[in-house]
Amino acid sequence: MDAIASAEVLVTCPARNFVTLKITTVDGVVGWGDATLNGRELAVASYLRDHIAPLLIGRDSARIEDMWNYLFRGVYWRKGPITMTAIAAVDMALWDIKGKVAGLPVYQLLGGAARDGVLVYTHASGTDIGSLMDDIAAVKERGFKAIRAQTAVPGVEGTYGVKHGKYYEPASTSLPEEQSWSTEAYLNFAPTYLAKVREQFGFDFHLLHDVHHRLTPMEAARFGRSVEDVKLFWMEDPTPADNQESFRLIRSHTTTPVAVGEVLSSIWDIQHLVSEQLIDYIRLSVTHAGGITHMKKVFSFAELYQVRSGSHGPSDISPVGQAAAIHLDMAIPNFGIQEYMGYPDLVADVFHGGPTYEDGYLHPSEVPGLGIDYDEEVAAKFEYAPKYLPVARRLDGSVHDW
Ligand code: EZ4
Ligand code: CO
Repeated sequence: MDAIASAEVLVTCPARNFVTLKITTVDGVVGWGDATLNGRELAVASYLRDHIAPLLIGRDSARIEDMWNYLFRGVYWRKGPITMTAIAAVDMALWDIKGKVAGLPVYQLLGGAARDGVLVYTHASGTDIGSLMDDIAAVKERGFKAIRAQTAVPGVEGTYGVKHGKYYEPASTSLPEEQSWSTEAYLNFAPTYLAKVREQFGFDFHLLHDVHHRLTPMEAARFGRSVEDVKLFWMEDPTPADNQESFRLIRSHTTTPVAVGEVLSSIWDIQHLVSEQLIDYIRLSVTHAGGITHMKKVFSFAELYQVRSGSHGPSDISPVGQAAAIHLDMAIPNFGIQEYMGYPDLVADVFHGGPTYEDGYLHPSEVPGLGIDYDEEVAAKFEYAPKYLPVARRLDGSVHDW
């Protein structure tokens, strides 16, 4: 047995914060796991450092399923994003180690390639319709076959999803920024600009849109129906999924496909959404939902109901988490699409290797394990900086879902 010798938590901020778990075995094999939870980074870092690392020492690094159950059932307290992100980091690091020991990239351990590449979508946005069109043209130029479109809503300051510069980075202030929200303004404007995108660019690419939890079920039903001619690949998070039953109402009114799950963290959070076929795509991520071990089960469960994967892949999931996602995407039969935002340039100074992008697809690294190297020396130069996600308020000053 190759026991775990050490587990270290590394926090860095190459333009944005990342938390990374480094597990080293007695034989000297190193595994990396992503533990980044945007805006709550240090809670996961402490959970790993103070409550998980001491339990890992001396345990068999090869027993991944046993470790998952030991950490999940052993905590007694159930689920939640902090716990599930911490468990995910351990899980990813152990898969990385298993791949390195086997001399195989992780997707080979998961059953091998079920496709030639991983279809990805990236983001286009604008402060108005004109700049959205320019951005879509630029994104198409880079070969993307699937594009998410978001535009600032006139009169709604700080609309979700509008880039400032090259990347959309919502966690950008040291205290939460307060943004405004008007459902009426959004519902009047969004269907119009999405229709204009199709008028200008046609239908030969996938068009996606993120509602970001802002509507009630009936408003979401109206929105979905109003964009049916636009033929969205999906409308994302049309309403909060705290009550899974909400989606039945949306479903009964529109054929616009629905994607849900980026803020959820376990198979039980999507159980009814999937088994009652209330959604089309699951957006849970490897990083925030218990790692590869748990996500493999989520997608197998979804396969029974013809629900496909559509994993969250923002720049607040580190290249380690993104690499793990691509290995899983490669191997599952019911893959749908993968989000791929990319990273600020500095990130590549810390995280080396990983999937390669070509013509709208990502391809996993063929290096054994997850295929990412973390440069500890460079990472140490970038100190953690508190950054919070914004809070949304309606025009009357009351808090809305951000
Ligand atoms: O707001 O990851 O679909 N992508 C998203 C993201 C989330 C951020 C939050 O940290 O909704 O932009
Ligand atoms: Co989203």
